[in-house]
Amino acid sequence: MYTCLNYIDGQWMPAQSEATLESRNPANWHELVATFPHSDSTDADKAVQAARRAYQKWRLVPAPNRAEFIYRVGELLLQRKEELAHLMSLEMGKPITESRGDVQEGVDCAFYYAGEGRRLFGQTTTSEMPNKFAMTVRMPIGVCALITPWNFPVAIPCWKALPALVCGNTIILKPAEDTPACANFLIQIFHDAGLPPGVVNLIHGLGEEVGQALVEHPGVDLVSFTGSSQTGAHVGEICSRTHKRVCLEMGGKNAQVVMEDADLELALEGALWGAFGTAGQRCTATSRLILHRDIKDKFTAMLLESTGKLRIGAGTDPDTQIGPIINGVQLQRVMDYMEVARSEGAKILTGGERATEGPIKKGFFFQPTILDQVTPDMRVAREEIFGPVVALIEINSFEEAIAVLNDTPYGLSSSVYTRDVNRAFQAMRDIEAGITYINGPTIGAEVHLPFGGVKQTGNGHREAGSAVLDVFTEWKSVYVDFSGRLQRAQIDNH
Ligand code: UN1
Repeated sequence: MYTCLNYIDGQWMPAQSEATLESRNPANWHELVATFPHSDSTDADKAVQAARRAYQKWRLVPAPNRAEFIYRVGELLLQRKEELAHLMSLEMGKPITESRGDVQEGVDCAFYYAGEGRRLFGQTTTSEMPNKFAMTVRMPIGVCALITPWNFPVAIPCWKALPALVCGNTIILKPAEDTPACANFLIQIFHDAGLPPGVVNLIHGLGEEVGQALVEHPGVDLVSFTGSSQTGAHVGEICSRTHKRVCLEMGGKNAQVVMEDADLELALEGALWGAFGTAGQRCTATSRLILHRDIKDKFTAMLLESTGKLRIGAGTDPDTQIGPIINGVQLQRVMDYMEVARSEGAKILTGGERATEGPIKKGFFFQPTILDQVTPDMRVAREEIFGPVVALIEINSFEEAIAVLNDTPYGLSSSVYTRDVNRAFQAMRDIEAGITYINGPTIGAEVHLPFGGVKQTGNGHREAGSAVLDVFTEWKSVYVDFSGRLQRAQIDNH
């Protein structure tokens, strides 16, 4: 059992109220994984003050030196990968191989952004005046509040924290209440990497209390949030009222198209991994399969057969392919969608119920579920379910496939299986999404490419890659006049 604490100004401490909350194993709710501080606005304020003080020094540390800390975070994550992955499977439930992948994504991020310490490129350009020099430089923003979800308890905090830090910002991490122990472990690594006090802070607690307090706080300059569209809208509203920079990563309703000319075996593997990996609890999960009518029956039969063989179990069991749903509330939500599916006329081909047999009866498991006869107007074709549920939609042409794929309020990830290069390039052009895969599943983003979506998935920003530097820095334009006289732009040169 872990005892999580807040981490403020380089010190581990309980909430000022000393109240605590519990984190339980979703595969066995009798098992307590951790207790964590039930922080309130007083704790949030303390963290903001510490981060503000630290910012004044950290912003002046040369970026290559800041990067050395980031590099050490990567090394420590690698050294402790197995221990952290095990804790993640216990606390969050995903299969151990996926937990290792989650930690590895943090490592990849660390090494990528450590390298950024020796780039952080700006531009030099010409001036319209003689004897005048012009350039742009990236400036840090200040104190960043990072509000992160439970589905990638290491990768997503790393996506946000590491670029924020290398750019010269200080941070306060508010992790999801379902995965506090993973966050504690990660912040211990930041501590061990020797980051100066106040540069990195951790505040545990409930989103509606301490998350809200951080987003409202006048001492916070930027909020980076990943989570539901509903909470994202709320965060965005507060940030616009308080003039904070805000980066929102929200829902998806990602589709995989399988055309009649596709390699069906390959498309099947992609569909299984995309729809049921992480029990469908990824914002990039495949929640719609758009199938050409010529292969629909054959592909559906193949999918049904393979789905029936998937092994459900605790993430810590190396044989498990589908772990639990994160908690009882989320499980209920997935179950409610089964009612919605039935009432709209969709047919449940397999699954559709809780999985309760054998050793998993004390966990929040749901059977991998295939919904057939889904039409694009149904709620199950439009709303994010966040569980191991995939909807089958039949189409008659490639043009219809793209139109159906685009027909949702979201635009995160997308995939097309075809052997036709012309169709592949048309898909890359016409799909409305931040990410498009050709002959690969909708999941599997790599850290050096931008991550994010169009339409209601985001608010125009991207995480990861070099694109996230535009979230965590502001451009400054600098003019140096070495003519020794006043030169009036737009006037003296005309
Ligand atoms: C998420 O779904 O919240 O592409 C993040 C992927 C992972 C990241 C997913 N690398 O599925």
